[in-house]
Amino acid sequence: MSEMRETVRTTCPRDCYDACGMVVVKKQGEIVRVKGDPAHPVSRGELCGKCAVAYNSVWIDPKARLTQPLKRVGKKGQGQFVPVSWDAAIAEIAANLQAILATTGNQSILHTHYTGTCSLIAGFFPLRFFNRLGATEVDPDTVCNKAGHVALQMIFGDSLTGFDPRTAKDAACILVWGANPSASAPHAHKHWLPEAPGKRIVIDPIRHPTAAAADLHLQPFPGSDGALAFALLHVIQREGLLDEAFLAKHTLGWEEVAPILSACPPAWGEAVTGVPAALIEEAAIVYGQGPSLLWLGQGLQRQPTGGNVFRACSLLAIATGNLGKPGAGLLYMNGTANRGIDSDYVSAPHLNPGAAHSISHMDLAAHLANASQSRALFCWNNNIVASSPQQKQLRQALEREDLFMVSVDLFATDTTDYADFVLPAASFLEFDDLVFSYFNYSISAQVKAAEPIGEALPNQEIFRRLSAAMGFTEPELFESDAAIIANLLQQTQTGIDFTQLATRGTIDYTPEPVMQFADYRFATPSGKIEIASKQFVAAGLPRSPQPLADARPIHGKLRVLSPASPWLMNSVYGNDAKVHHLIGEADVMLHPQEAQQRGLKDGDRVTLSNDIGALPLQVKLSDQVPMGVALVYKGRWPKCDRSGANVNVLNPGRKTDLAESSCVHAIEVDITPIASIER
Ligand SMILES: Nc1nc2c(c(=O)[nH]1)N[C@H]1C(S)=C(S)[C@@H](COP(=O)(O)OP(=O)(O)OC[C@H]3O[C@@H](n4cnc5c(=O)[nH]c(N)nc54)[C@H](O)[C@@H]3O)O[C@H]1N2
Ligand SMILES: Nc1nc2c(c(=O)[nH]1)N[C@H]1C(S)=C(S)[C@@H](COP(=O)(O)OP(=O)(O)OC[C@H]3O[C@@H](n4cnc5c(=O)[nH]c(N)nc54)[C@H](O)[C@@H]3O)O[C@H]1N2
Ligand code: SF4
Ligand SMILES: [Mo]
Repeated sequence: MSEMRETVRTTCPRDCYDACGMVVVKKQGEIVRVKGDPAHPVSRGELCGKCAVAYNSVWIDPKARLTQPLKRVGKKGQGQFVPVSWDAAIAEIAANLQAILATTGNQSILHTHYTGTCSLIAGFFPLRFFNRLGATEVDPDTVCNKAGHVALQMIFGDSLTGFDPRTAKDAACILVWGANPSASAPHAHKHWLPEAPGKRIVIDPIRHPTAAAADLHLQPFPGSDGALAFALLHVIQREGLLDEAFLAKHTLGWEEVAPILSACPPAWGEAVTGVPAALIEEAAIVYGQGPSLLWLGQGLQRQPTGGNVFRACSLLAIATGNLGKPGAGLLYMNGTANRGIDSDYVSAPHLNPGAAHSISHMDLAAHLANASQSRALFCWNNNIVASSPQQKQLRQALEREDLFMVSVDLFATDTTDYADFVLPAASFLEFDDLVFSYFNYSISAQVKAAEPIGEALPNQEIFRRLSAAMGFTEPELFESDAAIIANLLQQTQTGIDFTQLATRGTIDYTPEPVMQFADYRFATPSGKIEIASKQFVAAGLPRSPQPLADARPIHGKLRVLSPASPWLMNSVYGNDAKVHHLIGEADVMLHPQEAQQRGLKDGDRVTLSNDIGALPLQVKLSDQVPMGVALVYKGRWPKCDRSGANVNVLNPGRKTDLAESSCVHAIEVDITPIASIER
């Protein structure tokens, strides 16, 4: 007799470069195993460690998930709720919104969202509702990557068209600058990079596993990449590796950069960045000879001069003409538009009754503390208490009794604890959707493998119901998932329908690698690459990129880097018992010599502190970390740690030089031992 085993092929929609193909094994209708799809070119049968654990535990565990709409009964922040029906929750939320619309108006309703799930419908359809409402959007990219986006948009007219990773077969060099694939793109680290025939260069203050496996690892002091780029360009110019013809034909402003290069020899580079001059020479020549790929990481631009850093670093590709030919190119991220998708179709900005209004995540805590600016907050796909700056101030603001708050999540997070209503979201295993990798030029099906747990609903269905309760009538607000999927697949012009895509899992957008900027037409005002422009001046930057490096910390302070942990996905999985066990006690990684100089040893308890907060941590020695730096991974759940806080309690929310974005990798702290009596 058949034991009714079946498998469903689907795709991981986490905020991850890899977008792995997966197989869900079911027995008698129940999910029994979630694993990698052996046929998928990226995952090759293996999920990353964190997903292999959590998709087989908390994500499919009704006891760990939110299963019913909840209404607050306790004090804000205490997480005390009673279950209510969907109808009651939706009706009461709509009534509150109506009252606010009638008094303080739509812009006093804020919503924060990000990449809790990156599938297209669950990730973006709710924007139709908030656009219709005319709510204030907390600009999602400002907590992550906006400085880099805006810099590249100003230079190339586009920040979302990157090289096609398949072109690595033609590259003599791959330079990974300020990204950590070993954590943030584990399969690119495991397969793509090692299989590429070219030399691998990594530029990162941390000697993470991708850096350790590279042919060359340059370890600059954080925030000194602008200067390092100029030192590399000095060598490239000296060695005759500039592509003068390319510069003359396709760019504007090189003449403003060239005269600066003579002042930036490798010895100067070494003094300013800490990278040995010989290594600067070697890397410049390998890259300059090309063809070369340049991967600009998101960690790279979370620096006070992150906009300038991106301008300076992208000069490498521009000055050597490493664009528009096989094995050449630059990548920040690949957006859906380069697979034919009209993102405005999904988010429907035309529904906004007025002008779109947004604020930076760096201003969120202050904005929420001000009752005249904020009356309601919706938080969906986003765990702001764990991820946003000024953690303590944010918590205080969220305690406001007159702030009406709604959270939509799969789990009871530190953020949902403050909500008036918590709405349970269905997971990606529980509805159909589409996933577009932001690294590879692929298109993937997210396929429903089980019914939603309890009463959970996909984000999109929650906002359809809210639209109805608000009395909105625009058809865009009620479009079905099936219709949206069909429409999106049609936009890709691949000729595939969802049933076919679900069978195959993932398809390549084109059979051959896409050539980035093949036509050398750039969506800038001049149609050329704008190295220097008055757009930058209008944004408060110099006309051209500068050889800048941040001042190093003084008075014994350390610079905190808090990048992606290999075991967490932002804060996702922080509540999984096995993951929690694997990541162990909250720690700060220090270079052994740094620790020794401060009289600290492995396992000591210390407090990191600055003007904004303090965080107790355990010292862990690691020679991955350079002198002067403290490595504290992002993404732990505050309430799962004794301190009730994570690294963002130390984050003052300082803004980058461009686009009001996060420069979280510039936090400075004092480190003090916790006397044994206080332990
Ligand atoms: N110190 C420090 N802080 C950082 C960073 C850093 O480098 N250092 N990095 C920043 C960056 S790059 C980013 S992108 C942000 C990320 O910050 P967040 O967007 O807050 O990321 P997550 O912690 O993953 O939170 C996503 C939430 O969405 C939920 N979720 C998952 N799937 C769904 C779904 O289908 N529906 C709904 N409604 N919810 C879902 C998850 O359970 C989780 O609670 O953090 C930033 N914070
Ligand atoms: N496992 C896992 N994967 C993730 C995430 C996660 O939390 N966990 N988060 C996802 C998200 S939201 C994002 S945005 C991406 C981010 O993924 P990445 O683009 O890889 O960015 P980060 O991990 O923030 O930081 C990458 C590297 O930047 C380095 N860095 C910091 N400051 C500097 C500097 O001044 N100069 C240079 N050269 N390097 C610097 C850090 O040391 C770190 O190794 O990863 C995604 N993937
Ligand atoms: S998080 Fe990334 S590496 Fe892990 S399974 Fe999902 S797509 Fe793959
Ligand atoms: Mo991010």
